[in-house]
Amino acid sequence: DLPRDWWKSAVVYQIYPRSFADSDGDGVGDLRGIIGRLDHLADLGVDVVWLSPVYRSPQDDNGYDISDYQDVDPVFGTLADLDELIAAAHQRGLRVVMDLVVNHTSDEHDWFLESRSSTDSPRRDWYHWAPPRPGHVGGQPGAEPSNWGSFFSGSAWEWDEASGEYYLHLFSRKQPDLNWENPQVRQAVHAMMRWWLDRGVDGFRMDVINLIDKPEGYPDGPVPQDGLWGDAFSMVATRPKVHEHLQEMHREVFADHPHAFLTVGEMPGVTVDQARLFTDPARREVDMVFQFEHVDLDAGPGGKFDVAPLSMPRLRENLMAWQTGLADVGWNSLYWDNHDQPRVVSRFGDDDAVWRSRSARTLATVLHLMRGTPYVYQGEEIGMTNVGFTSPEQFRDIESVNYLREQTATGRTVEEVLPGLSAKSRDNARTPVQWTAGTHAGFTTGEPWIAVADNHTEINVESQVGVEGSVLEHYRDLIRLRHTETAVAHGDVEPLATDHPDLWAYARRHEGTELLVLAAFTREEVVLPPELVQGWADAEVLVPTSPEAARSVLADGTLPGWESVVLRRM
Ligand code: TEU
Repeated sequence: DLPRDWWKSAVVYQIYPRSFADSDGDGVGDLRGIIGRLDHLADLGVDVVWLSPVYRSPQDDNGYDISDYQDVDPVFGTLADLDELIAAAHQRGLRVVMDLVVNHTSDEHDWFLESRSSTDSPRRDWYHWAPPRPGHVGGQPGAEPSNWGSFFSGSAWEWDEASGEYYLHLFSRKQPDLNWENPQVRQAVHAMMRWWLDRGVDGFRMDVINLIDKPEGYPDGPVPQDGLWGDAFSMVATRPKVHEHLQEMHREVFADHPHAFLTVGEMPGVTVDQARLFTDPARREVDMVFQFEHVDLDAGPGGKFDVAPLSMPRLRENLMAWQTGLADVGWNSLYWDNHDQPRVVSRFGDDDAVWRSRSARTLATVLHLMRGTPYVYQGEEIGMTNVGFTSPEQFRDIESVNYLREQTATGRTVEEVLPGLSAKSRDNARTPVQWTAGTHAGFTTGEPWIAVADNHTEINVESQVGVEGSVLEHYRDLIRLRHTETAVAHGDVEPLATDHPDLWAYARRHEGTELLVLAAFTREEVVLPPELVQGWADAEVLVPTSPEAARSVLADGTLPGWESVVLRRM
């Protein structure tokens, strides 16, 4: 039915079910809450819904620690609810992509319970087990098999007294890493994926899939300045066998499924050159990847919570490099927000009450006119901002809670740690979607698992539906433009004004159509370089962020602060 690369003109909407919509008043979002809000997605015009995990899980990492891949956790509902959601989505022309978390399972998964039961368990080598470092006593500091640190603070090795070995967990100690060298592990994953495709699912987002190939013997990693642990990431990221495993997965799972599907690999640290290999259709690995270079630019030497200043030109240079780097082979995914990132309006825009709507809409224009598949994260379409956390009790995310504990245990004060956490905590993206200005923003009739942001009284869906100039209507216009103007999905890309400090400009060209994207990343009016807009006097103005911007860009050669337009000429 659809062309194999239908996803090139598609827009994906990411739902973090825990915070999207709660139907039963327990304060946690659920599947029936999503079913009740599918019209919001259909009206927005998106093509695909990506669900963050809803599988059975102890919820140590909010569902990214899975104890049963083929069941739904009761907090979200039942398998029958999920079947109903898939059917209801398909009725609206929406495809459903599930989150595939197979770098690790929960420590409560049956596979791990068997694996840890004894050193000669048939599932022992389904995970990464290793003896204490020679000359050390297991469980004592320094006895870990290698100096690797976990993404969630502490060592990446957990001592198991009963079986006398350590097991590896790049993330929390309740997320033991699967051993992808073991063909039985790979076969079990493939079978589970086929089971979901047979259930009507249309693809997968693959969690940290570039970390699944671990180096033999787990050699120590470099210890960063002031670091407590070795950098495990540099030792495990994007090793050669990742390509092999993805090609095998493609043969075993996707090759015989006639209906079109979408695969996106989440690959922290992946480079443009590596992404060209992963997304080259001829290699049959994945359709696209989530890269992290642009969301790592504002991290200082101390890591993500050591916030470094970032200029727009550096952000522009990076994303334009990804545009040109994948222009002739492969495909980009395009995102600002997701459940792991702070809200883009506060991070790369201007969340002052006067400017936040304009900057949200201009950020959307700059991203959605690029070549690639755009991802809209829940709440991004109304311009939700960071929360403005002020106290430790407000945090729920294991990454933030562990970081605060580790940093204050090594001598820093809460006051020193809070600003970085407040700016970058993943909880900024996990407060409930703001549907209305009312109690708990219409998310739940109960007590929400995490507080609703105070500004839900000004920023909410209800106050933006149908309102000209709202963030929501702008996203709807951008998505409609991608569906109606083929140059957006298929045109080439030319970065322009690459030395301008405040103007983000680029051109798109396709079969005689030319688009010129012009965006001001400053509160000041931007005077457009005359050579840039020469010859565009008779152009059409598309998706302007205001009538004034539409007028001034052609009549005065200027763009008001934080405004953007797209010009089109044939
Ligand atoms: O994220 C992987 C990942 O790279 C992020 O954890 C990121 O490194 C971290 O937030 C620090 O910035 C995936 C999921 O998206 C995330 O929610 C999970 O916590 C993680 O994997 C483990 O499954």
